[in-house]
Amino acid sequence: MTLKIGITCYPTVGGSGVIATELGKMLAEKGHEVHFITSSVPFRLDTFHPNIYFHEVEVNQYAVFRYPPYDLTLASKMAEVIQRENLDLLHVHYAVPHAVCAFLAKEMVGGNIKIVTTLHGTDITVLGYDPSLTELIRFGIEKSDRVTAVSDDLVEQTHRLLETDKEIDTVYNFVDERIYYPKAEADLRKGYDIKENEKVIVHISNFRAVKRVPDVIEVFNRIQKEMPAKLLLIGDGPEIQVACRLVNDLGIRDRVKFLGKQENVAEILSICDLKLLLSEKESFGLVALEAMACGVPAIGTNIGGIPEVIEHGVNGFIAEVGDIESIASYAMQLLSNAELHKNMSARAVEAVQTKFASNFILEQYEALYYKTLQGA
Ligand code: GMT
Repeated sequence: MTLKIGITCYPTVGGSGVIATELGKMLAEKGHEVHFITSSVPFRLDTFHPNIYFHEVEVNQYAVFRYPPYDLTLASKMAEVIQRENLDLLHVHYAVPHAVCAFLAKEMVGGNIKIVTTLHGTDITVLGYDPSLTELIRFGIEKSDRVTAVSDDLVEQTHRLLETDKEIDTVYNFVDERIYYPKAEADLRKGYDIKENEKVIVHISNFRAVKRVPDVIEVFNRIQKEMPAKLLLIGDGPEIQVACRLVNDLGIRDRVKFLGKQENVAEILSICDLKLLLSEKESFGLVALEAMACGVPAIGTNIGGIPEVIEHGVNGFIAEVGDIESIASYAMQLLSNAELHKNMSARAVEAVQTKFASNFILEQYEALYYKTLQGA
């Protein structure tokens, strides 16, 4: 039986927007009817498919209201689409505001819809900034018919910090293996002026403080003293100036490329030798999985869901947050041993194709949907 599924996410927000969109595309390919209910076309919704619909949440700014009412407009749009398109369920990403909006829409249509909520960690981050939202986040989670989180660590954190005993299933993130795979991109290396003997280290993020980009630069600084190397920094955000300043202060400007926001990261990743993800908060770390899919082993920090993605000593390394020396030492070990690198690269691709295989993850979501609709 195919389903009619409404999907809501923040269409422009990093990993959660990517996962929501890629899942929607795969569900559509499997014959389900997918209705994106979002404030703009999700940035990864770049392909046409007859099973994919887009319903724009148009938030009006009225002179009487100080703030545009996104949440209420969304709830009202959800209710409209549920009824007109006869949806079976809403799959929303984030408890706040999306699960709460979905609950409101459910009430508006007389309860005749199921809500599946996926947590990406952002609710926990919001909680850190604004504890007054605790009750609302808990409410969004508890009123959902089913809740998933992107790592076991996030399940544990949600239970602990929100003091809820709601059942939460871990469903890992995934990548589209048809896009993320090791590609031969010799010309791209030349385009970036990377010499044959140079190792390429990459970091991708939204350059928020939690991503600890200065640690990435410090680690790279140590590596480039020992071997010819270049650092590619992909993305943009509030800490970009801090990163620029540090690169200049260390005198390594000619070895660091700030590539800004990039769409086709699979091509760029394919010319890299090592991915660094040194965050202090990360519920999963989708960028590490993207790198691994392209055959690039990653070094990540021992926090959140990262150790569930990178298996220490097998397909990359795990080190403590801020332990620049250990991270640099792991990096040099990997970059100076071709056999080890080849092995870890192969194990990284293997993990993407097994534990995180997109079909396997898709089946888990489908099974959850059917169970939820049967009230099990
Ligand atoms: O990390 C961000 O700043 C973006 C954030 C988001 O909401 O998209 O990412 C979160 O969800 C991703 C997809 O599940 C995860 O891969 C990221 O680890 C998670 N970020 C944090 O937990 C900080």
